[in-house]
Amino acid sequence: MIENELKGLGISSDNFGTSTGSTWFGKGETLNSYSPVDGKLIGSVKTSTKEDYEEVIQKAQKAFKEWRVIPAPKRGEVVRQFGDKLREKKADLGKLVSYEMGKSYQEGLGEVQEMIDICDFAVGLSRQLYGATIHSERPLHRMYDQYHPLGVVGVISAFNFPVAVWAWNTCLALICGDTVIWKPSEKTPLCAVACQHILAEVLAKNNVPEGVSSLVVGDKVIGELISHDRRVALVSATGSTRMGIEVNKVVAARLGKTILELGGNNAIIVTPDADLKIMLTAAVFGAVGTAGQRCTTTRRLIVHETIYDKVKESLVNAYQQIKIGNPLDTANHVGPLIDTHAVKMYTDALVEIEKEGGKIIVEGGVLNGAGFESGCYVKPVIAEVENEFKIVQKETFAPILYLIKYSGDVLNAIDVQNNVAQGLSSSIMTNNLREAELFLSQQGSDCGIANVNIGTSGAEIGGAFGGEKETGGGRESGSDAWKAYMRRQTNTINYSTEVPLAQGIKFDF
Ligand code: UN1
Repeated sequence: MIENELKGLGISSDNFGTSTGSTWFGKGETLNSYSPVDGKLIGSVKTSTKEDYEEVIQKAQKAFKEWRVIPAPKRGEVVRQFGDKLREKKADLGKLVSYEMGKSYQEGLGEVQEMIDICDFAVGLSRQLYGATIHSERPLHRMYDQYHPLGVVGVISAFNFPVAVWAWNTCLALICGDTVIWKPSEKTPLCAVACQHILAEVLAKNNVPEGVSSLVVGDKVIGELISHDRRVALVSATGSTRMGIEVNKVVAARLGKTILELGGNNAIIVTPDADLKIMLTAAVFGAVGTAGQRCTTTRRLIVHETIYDKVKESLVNAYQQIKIGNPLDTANHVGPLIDTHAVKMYTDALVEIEKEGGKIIVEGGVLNGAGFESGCYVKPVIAEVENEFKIVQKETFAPILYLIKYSGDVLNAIDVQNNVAQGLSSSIMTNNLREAELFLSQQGSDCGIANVNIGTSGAEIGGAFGGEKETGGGRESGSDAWKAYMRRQTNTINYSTEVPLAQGIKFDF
């Protein structure tokens, strides 16, 4: 199913695991990767031991000393070549993402496109890493701030975006002069191996030292090594809120830096002034795309009572047309969940919904029979609920959409939308200027991402990506997110023949 692509990506043998660039090693146990698409073994990867990790971190530290003095635009040129390589490998890598993770081929390609886009963004940025110049209060003094490379960056990524999230972090870190150690999800190790392999080739061609980009495959023990390690200046972690709290505790205890991109509980508000055609496409894609396994997946739809029945009817209709099946077949809309554990979380959530008094209006269920042998395919569900339900307050990584009714003013809907612990993405469907502006104002959405007339998922790389509250507060990708990957320095230079003190202080002796 995927042999040709693995060959095209240069990773058809089982010799991959830990990597500091061109060399591959790993004395840990073998990790098998099974596809949720058909349950078949795709390949095996060697995991990293503590000793492997030690070798990696030492190389990363050493490489940092060399990498940080290479001019940023030259580092950008290396990232530009990485982007070119990704363009060449887009189809192969997109298919591997689809097959190992289970998202549709279209979405697999989309993820690789995000990698290409962040490369382009980073190349431009490599000539724009600037700070401000400030007028000094002292005569003949100059004051400015500048950004320097930070050090070793640890990237801990999740299965749902097995390649793009690493690229967002890595491309920025590289142009900023940092070195990167990546611990990917154990559920998608081959995607990680493929990415590292592509980048390593580009790095080698440019005589970039070993250790600028490293891969450490392993379980949570590797994540803990990274978090505890004072030699890792910044830990950028994507995953569950539970994991993020742990990482945060450990890294904060050593006063290290973190970027945390954790759970979401994203809602779309649908007001009486909404364009219902736009709403439908945005909501359905937001809820069932990637089988509900995006951090930005639409989990709640908060609909005004006057249009509630109409919206409900159109959604139920649309859900009847959704095709579930092999994600590599472009006729299908929804592929499998990542594994049977995720299926159990989904079925448990359905029980919970009914227990709390919710009403399931589009029935769920696990599919079996021909084409569904992996046991990971589930039916997308719609349930009518109250926002206060415990299950609604939680992020279930599955295609379950909650319908919630609101009445009166849009501020009531905003209250409902904000009344969850997470704060990643949000959106409002309205053609009413007042409603849209209120939603975006300080009384509006409390999320890191707030959209008007588009859904909650599918953020572009040009914007800063991340969220508030239990989502963790970090920002990755576009805008000025790069600043988190650098250390900031304020410089004051005296070119007079006196030493005037600040704040007018006199100190004569
Ligand atoms: C994630 O789910 O962790 O906005 C990232 C989106 C994608 C990224 C999601 N660009 O849906």
